[in-house]
Amino acid sequence: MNGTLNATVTDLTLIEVEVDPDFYTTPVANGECFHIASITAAATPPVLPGAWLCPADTYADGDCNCGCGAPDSDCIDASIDSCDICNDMGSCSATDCPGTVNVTDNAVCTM
Ligand SMILES: [Ca+2]
Repeated sequence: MNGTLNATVTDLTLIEVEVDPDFYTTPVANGECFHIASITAAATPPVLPGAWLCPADTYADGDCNCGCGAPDSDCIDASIDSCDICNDMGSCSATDCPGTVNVTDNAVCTM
């Protein structure tokens, strides 16, 4: 994620609908409504660890990148089993997972 997100929604009314098996919606006659007068949301990108060696846009992108010199916040834990990608540019592993990524510290390699 690059940049920041700042969003504001005003005067939003959600209506009660029925959802069929194909996910088409039909408003419910005299159904419930929910009104939001105003809501704001703000998000900023995650801070890239100084030791990160893989492309910056692979950190916190939804895939667990391993061997990148620092833990990826996408990884469930530090084990090799949580890795999705082990051979990004900059990774210490040149091959697909598990490659040479350390089995208990997936930020680094065994060799
Ligand atoms: Ca990632």
